[in-house]
Amino acid sequence: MGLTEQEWQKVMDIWDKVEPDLSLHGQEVIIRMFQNHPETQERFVKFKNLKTLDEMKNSEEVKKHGTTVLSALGKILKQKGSHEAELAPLAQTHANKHKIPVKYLEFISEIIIGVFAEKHSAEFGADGQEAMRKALELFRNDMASKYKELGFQG
Ligand code: ZNH
Repeated sequence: MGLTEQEWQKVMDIWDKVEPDLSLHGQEVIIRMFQNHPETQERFVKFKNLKTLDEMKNSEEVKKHGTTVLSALGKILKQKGSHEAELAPLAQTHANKHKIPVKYLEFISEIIIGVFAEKHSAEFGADGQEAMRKALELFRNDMASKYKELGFQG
């Protein structure tokens, strides 16, 4: 389940490419999640009202939320698996407050990989994508264990 040092390095390499423009990547991830999995949009009181792709693209709030999500994820990934301190508060809000099933975390994981691959095709090849997939699996597994502890079915 863990990643090798080499795999973590690949994860960090792609993060270096993404980090200078988190809001652009984040916006794309959120919008694509809403488009591909409309049920995810229903979990957001503040985004439920956005109907068209243009409304989503023009929403500063969507951009802001995308940045929030990716900066939290970046902090977690940089821990290379020792992310207990960063993960616990996130699991808490996503279980108790936002009620986000693990399935939706799977959706967003694949979308993150897809968006990064599109924007950085030269640097983020099959091995990089595989490393990122493993890192996101580790994140989800640990979220799922916390959900269990908190009594959230997820
Ligand atoms: Zn989430 C919020 C992160 C996924 C839904 N988020 C949030 C925040 C953060 C995050 C940091 C802020 C703070 C708190 O906690 O609250 N997310 C995140 C991450 C991830 C996620 C990192 C992965 C990767 N989410 C998610 C999903 C969903 C969600 C998938 C659905 C579908 N979130 C959410 C909500 C919220 C949040 C609903 C709230 C918003 C507002 O503001 O209202």
